[in-house]
Amino acid sequence: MGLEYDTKTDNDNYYINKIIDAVNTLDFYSMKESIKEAIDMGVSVIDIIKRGVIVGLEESGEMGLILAAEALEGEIILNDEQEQKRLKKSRRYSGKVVIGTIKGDIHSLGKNIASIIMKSYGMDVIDLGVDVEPKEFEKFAYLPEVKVIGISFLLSSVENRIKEVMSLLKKGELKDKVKVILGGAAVSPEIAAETNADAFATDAIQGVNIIEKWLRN
Ligand code: B12
Repeated sequence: MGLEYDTKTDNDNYYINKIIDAVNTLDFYSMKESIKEAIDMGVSVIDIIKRGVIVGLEESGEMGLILAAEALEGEIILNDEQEQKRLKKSRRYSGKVVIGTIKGDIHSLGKNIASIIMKSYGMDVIDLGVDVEPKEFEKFAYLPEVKVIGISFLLSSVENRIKEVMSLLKKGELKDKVKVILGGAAVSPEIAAETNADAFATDAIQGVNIIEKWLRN
């Protein structure tokens, strides 16, 4: 049969290496261009993030993280509609995930990346944005299709708001219907325990892996 190789993988590797180089060298313009190019060439969002951006970040540290988050946000959210059409065919889960940054906190980058990764895994995500009132999370928890609430927070000062969400869910007898996962830079095992959340994740991939198990049950 002669030499066989996977053309799609070779092709993807070419675009992914370009992303790694751009993130390594902290070149914001190249990050945007290479991410856009990879999307246009059909590389999956999850590969762009997992095999490209995250590998590049090993070299470039915190500054790279901030620039890459901005670049991803711009390029991937712009392409979201197209991506969603592609993903509709491959939805694998029943039940929706609601995600938002809790009231008092306006950090959006990590929440947006988490939401993009969830969508790229084929999950149905309702993104409530930032500075979301506890009552708003509760309102969405009543929707029959909602099974997971993801709360993002980067400020430690908002812990009480998370407790508020949890007590509203308890009062509404929604605790068995929806599971709550915490994410964002301020997350810790202590806060997860104090707030009584079902789980916490220190990065988006870890979070998606947990949610995947919940949506399969
Ligand atoms: C960028 C940034 C900002 C930007 C935000 C821009 C934006 N649109 O988001 C701006 C300048 C607006 C900002 C403002 C402030 N910031 Co700020 N900010 C940061 C910084 C430098 C990076 C955050 C970031 O975007 N990281 C990149 C993303 C990709 O990482 P991430 O959020 O952790 O997300 C990942 C995971 O956590 C996960 N994830 C995130 N959410 C979720 C949700 C779920 C459900 C799951 C599963 C996973 C998940 O997925 C992502 C990918 O893995 C951090 C420092 C740091 N190292 O974290 C400070 C930081 C968070 N900020 C801080 C502070 C204090 C502030 C201000 C109060 C400053 C001020 N005095 O005005 C204000 C707050 C305003 C407000 N009310 O919210 C402190 C918080 C300290 C604390 N623990 O309370 C930090 C830690 C800086 C510091 N060392 O002091 N900030």
